Amino acid sequence: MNLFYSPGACALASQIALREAGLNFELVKVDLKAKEYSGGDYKKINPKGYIPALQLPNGHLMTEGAVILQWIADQVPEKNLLPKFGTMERYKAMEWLNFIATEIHKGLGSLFGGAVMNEETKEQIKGKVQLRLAVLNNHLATSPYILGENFSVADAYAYNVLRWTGLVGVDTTQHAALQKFMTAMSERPTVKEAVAAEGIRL
Ligand SMILES: N[C@@H](CCC(=O)N[C@@H](CS)C(=O)NCC(=O)O)C(=O)O
Repeated sequence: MNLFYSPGACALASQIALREAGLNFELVKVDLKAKEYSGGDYKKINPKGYIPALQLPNGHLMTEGAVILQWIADQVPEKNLLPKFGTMERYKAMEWLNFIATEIHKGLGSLFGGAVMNEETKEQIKGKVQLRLAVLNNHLATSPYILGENFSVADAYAYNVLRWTGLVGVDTTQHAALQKFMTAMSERPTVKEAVAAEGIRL
């Protein structure tokens, strides 16, 4: 199984999930600017041109981080990386995954260097992201992980995108629960391994 990634970007969550699941995989680095990987044109693998993408053992290419995370969790139900499909708890988990993907991931992602926008627009986006971070912070003040007492793949996704806040000038010092969560996540062996495998720093 191949996980297409770029150092520090949003395939980190999938990688953490694969490690938590104990599944075998290879990391394949993608140059997101050139849309190339060691085998040539990345768009021939994934026409969307972005990561994460997970090439399954049967050759099927799975894209969209929030879906990849669910697929990984569903391979190892005994590890409880997500509630069982069809339960109300699962819908709650999907709500969080979607919230992280569409509100936090895309909000923070739009602030990265390549984006051309004036300061006013940037501040507006930061203001909106702060509102979303406050929601997650208030939630995490009530339980150590997003789904309660135990780790789930939603935590891997949140950890992945919250790592970017400092890089794009979004202050999280007022979000004590988020800070505590990030520290706890960075101490997980799978997170340390995933970060090291991407050649980035904790
Ligand atoms: N809808 C995708 C978005 C993934 C995404 O934003 N990937 C970024 C890295 S974090 C990327 O590859 N950007 C390069 C590009 O858009 O061309 C998902 O949720 O997985």
